[in-house]
Amino acid sequence: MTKTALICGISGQDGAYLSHLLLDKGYRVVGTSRDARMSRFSNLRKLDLARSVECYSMSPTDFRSVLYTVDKVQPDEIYNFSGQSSLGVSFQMPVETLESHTLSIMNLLEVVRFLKRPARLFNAASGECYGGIRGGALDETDPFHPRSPYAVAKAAAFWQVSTYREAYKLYACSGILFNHESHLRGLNFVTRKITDGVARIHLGGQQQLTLGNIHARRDWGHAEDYVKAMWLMLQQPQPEDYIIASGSTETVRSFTEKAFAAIGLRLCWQGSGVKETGIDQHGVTRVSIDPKYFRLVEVEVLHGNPAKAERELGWRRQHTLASITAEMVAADINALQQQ
Ligand code: F7E
Repeated sequence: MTKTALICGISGQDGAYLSHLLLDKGYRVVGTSRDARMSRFSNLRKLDLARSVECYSMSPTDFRSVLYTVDKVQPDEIYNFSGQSSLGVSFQMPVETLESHTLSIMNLLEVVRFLKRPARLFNAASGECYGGIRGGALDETDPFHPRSPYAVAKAAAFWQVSTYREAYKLYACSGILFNHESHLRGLNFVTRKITDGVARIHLGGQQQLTLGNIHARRDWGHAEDYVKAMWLMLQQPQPEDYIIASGSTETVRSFTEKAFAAIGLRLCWQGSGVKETGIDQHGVTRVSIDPKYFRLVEVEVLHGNPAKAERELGWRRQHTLASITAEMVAADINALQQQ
C-alpha cells in the first residue's frame, strides 16, 4: 500500500531532498508551507518535483491548522522542518524563533496523540543544542548547552519529543543534525554565501567576499545524505534519537579556500582578526572580514560523532566536503549564467 508522508516546512533544502527520496520510494508526498498559494517552492522546482508533491497551507504554530491538515492528509510519516532556522537571526527575533520551533512540534505531537494516528514523527533537532562547549566529537550521551535563542528553541523541541515518546509511547524521534549543505541552501548560510560569491567573482560580477568569523569550525555534510538518515530513523522497530553528522570538521576559512580553488584561484592569508585578508595568486584581495557578520555568541567548534547512526541505521554518506564544495560552486556558476 502507498505510504503518505507529510513534510511540514517543505520549502528548504531538506524538504526538497526528502521529497525526492520519498517519491523515488513510491510515497505520496504532501508538503506544507504557511501560504502555499504564495510560496514559489523554488527548491522543489530546481529538483523538478513541484508537480509531484501536493502542497498545502498550514500554520504550524496554529493548533487548528495542524489538526485540520494531519486529519485531511492521514500521513503514515510526518517530518518536521518548521521554524526559523538562522542562528544569527535568532538573536534579533528570539520570540518568533522560540515560538516557531516549540509550538510547531508541540502541535504535531498533540495532534498525533489526539487523533490516535499511528503516524511516525521525525523532528529536526540541531547540533547547536550542544553549544560547542566540549572539545572532540559529540555523541548522543553529551549534555546540551544551548547558547543562542535558536539552540534553546531546538533543545526545548527535542525534549518535548522525548517526553511524548516516553509518556504516550508515540513513535517520535529527533535527528540531531549538524550543518548540512547543498546548492539548494539559502544565501544566508555561510557555505552558500561563499559559493555564490565565488561564482560571481568567476563571472566578473563581483570582486571580493566579505565574511565574519572564518576560524569557526563546522562539521559539514550534504543534505541529500542527511535526509536518508531521517527516513531510516522512521523505519526502525523503536524510535530513538540520532546524531547525523559527517564526523570531521573544517574551518570556514578552509571551506573558502576550497571554493576559490574550484575556479582556479589560490588564496593566501595575511593579517589577523578583522584585518585578515585572503589574497589570490595574482595579488588581488578576494576575502575581507566585516565584524557585522560576527555572532553575539559564537560557537567556535561543532563536531558530531555519527557512529550510532552508522552502526544502528546502517547510514552511509555519499558526499565529501570536496564534492559538496565543487557541486555548489558549479551550480552557482550555472544558475548565474542562466539569469
Ligand atoms: O554559519 C560563520 C558563523 O550560518 C556557520 C543551520 O543549518 O547549522 C546551521 O547553523 C559558521 C558560523 O550556519 C559568516 O559565525 C563566518 O560559525 O552557515 P551558518 P550555522 O549558524 O552553523 C546548524 C547546525 C543549524 O541547526 C542551523 O539551522 O560560519 N560565519 N562568516 C558566517 N556565517 C554566516 N551566515 N555568514 C557569514 O558571513
